Amino acid sequence: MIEPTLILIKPDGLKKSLTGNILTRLSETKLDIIGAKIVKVSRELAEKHYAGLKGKPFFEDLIKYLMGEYHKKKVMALVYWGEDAILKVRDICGKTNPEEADSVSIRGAYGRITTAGVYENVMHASADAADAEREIKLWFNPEEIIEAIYPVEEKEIEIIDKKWREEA
Ligand code: DAT
Ligand code: MG
Repeated sequence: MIEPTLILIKPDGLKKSLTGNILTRLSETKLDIIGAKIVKVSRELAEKHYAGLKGKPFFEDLIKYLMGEYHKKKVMALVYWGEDAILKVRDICGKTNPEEADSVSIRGAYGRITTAGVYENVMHASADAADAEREIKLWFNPEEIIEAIYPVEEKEIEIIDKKWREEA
């Protein structure tokens, strides 16, 4: 099935200058990139992203990790799209625990567990189609993605938008 999936290069990946390496590994999947941006992650966004893990003993550390408290305060968010995208990306990403991940997977090659027990596993990849849809809608607006992956509706809302100031 042709489907989208959300990828995050987490703050440790950015701090360690692994962006290029990770994107190169992901290009092995031959999937299309249909959205990409750098995001400064708020607590609200981090908690929504990992809402399913609320109550776990590692939740607070996980939120701080995604917000960049331990590294750099930024994340690279990407939407990849193509045949069996979710499975292909999860495969090359490797297991959640970087010590259990296949050593040629991205997490196996670049991840670590800190002495405090934080899994610094350098990237996120959606686990299934429902997660992908929820996560993509959380991280991206429709106009930031160049394919029509989910239905959209036009809504009239009052917004104050920032534009570059025109110098005289
Ligand atoms: P995945 O990221 O492989 O989808 P997940 O959704 O179960 O795994 O967990 C989300 C993140 O939470 C994971 O990337 C790292 C962290 N995490 C999961 N289990 C953990 C544990 N036992 N100890 C510390 N962090 C953990
Ligand atoms: Mg998950």
